[in-house]
Amino acid sequence: MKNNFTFTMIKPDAIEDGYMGLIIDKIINSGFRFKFLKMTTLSIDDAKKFYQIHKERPFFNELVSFITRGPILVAVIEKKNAVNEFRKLIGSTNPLNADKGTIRKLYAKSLGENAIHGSDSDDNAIVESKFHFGDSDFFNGL
Ligand code: 3AN
Repeated sequence: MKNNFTFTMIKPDAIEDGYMGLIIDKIINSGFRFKFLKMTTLSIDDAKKFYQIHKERPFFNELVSFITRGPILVAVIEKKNAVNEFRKLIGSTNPLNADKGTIRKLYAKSLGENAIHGSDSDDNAIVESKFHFGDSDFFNGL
């Protein structure tokens, strides 16, 4: 484990449904500390860049249009073994398969509208964090 931080994004569905505060509360109560936090709205171009890894997938256009339809909350959060610990806290990509008590089980509607994102590796945590907060000294040398 290279770094004890990960990147997260509370998605438009969860914000529209009024779950933002509850999700932040759950993240903090699970032992994560917020290092960077901001509310933003992605442009279509930024969304395509952020999700470029999925550009060949059949759901790419749906994903871009969903993630740009309203405000999102983006954050870098810290905890020991953050990437893996956070993936456990958010649960499976499809909320139907997510374990009881996970954020996606509690607050997500579907595979497409699944409330929250968490980086899937240390390398992606760095790339995704820099995408949103890269002007900070914290990321120098990462
Ligand atoms: P995760 O976010 O759990 O790492 P990925 O990386 O497989 O999942 O997918 C990225 C995002 O793409 C998911 N969070 C979800 O919103 C969306 N997505 C994945 N599979 C589908 C699908 N079959 N249909 C629509 N959206 C999908």
